[in-house]
Amino acid sequence: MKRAPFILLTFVAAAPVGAQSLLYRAPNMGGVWVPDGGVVQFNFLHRFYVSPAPSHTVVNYPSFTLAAGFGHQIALGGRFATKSLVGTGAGAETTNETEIYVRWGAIGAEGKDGFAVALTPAYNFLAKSVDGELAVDWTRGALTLQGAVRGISRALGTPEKQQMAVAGGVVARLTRYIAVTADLGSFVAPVEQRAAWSAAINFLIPGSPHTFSLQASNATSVSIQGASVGYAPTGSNEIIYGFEFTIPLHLKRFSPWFHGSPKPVALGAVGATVAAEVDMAAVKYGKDTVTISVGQAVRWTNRDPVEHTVTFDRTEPGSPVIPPNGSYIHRFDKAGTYTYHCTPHPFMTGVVVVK
Ligand SMILES: [Cu+2]
Repeated sequence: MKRAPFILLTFVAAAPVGAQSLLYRAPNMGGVWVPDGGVVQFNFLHRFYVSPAPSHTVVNYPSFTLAAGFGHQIALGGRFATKSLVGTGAGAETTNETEIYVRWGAIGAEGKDGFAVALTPAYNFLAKSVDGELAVDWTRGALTLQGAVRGISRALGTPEKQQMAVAGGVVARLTRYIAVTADLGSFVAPVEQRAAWSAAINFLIPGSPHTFSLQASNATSVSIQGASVGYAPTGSNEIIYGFEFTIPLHLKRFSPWFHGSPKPVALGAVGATVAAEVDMAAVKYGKDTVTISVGQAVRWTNRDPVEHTVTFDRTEPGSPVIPPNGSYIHRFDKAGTYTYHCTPHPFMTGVVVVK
């Protein structure tokens, strides 16, 4: 069985399902991802530094990113970080850093093969600085290369206020669920601050839109300024460890709160003789294999609050997106073994045997 090309295909197809994936982004890179309209992205990044013996004091650097998609490849987002390094500049009264940004996905999309380009103008309230980033991703199969050019109008803690920074990252996906990444970002002009770096191992949590990463870095926040400056708690090359969790919130998922259950929708060969029923629930097909006779049909019913598909692995056309409470009927006119999967959840698989 030609399994490998199929896995590769579903892998690529499974990537952009309206959720930013840490499998396509190095920890300190802003990336090119733009949430779909009606999707809110919440990223929780927590970094911490453990001071040397004997104190072993833990210093925490939590950082939140919240961004909402407005369609047309435009998102509005904000980042909030405490104990930000950006705040250690002269005259800074607080270390709480807030950055708001607009992102425009100009070309391509995160996770798609080829180039993707995004422009992110931002304002950093702590630095009182107009910042911006031009990010370019190049993806081919299991590899993503990332580059960014950053402009900063008022960099805190540097002699020259106006700064340019460059950053680069690499992501290698070892499997559909695990990737390793690293990045480096630095001001272009010679300044006292050291370059920011990070390295991470990233996981896609199976059966969910969530990704998780375990990181080592020397940067405390991932704003445009924060991701360009390395931190040195004791003046040496100290490492800050951390983790990040990405949580996409699809607003239409919450519509049952306001509108009750969605109305049933019947798709496909409505009227065909249904010989077998398969429920889709808990992100699984209820039966792995169903057996029917030539000319009979199978009905799939989506009992989940998320969309699924019935996508055949070979020549037979599959279903459109089946909404929650929707059903899909497909008639089989030829004997054979039909394997299928769900496009948004490629780990969902099933078989129809037609005799
Ligand atoms: Cu599915």
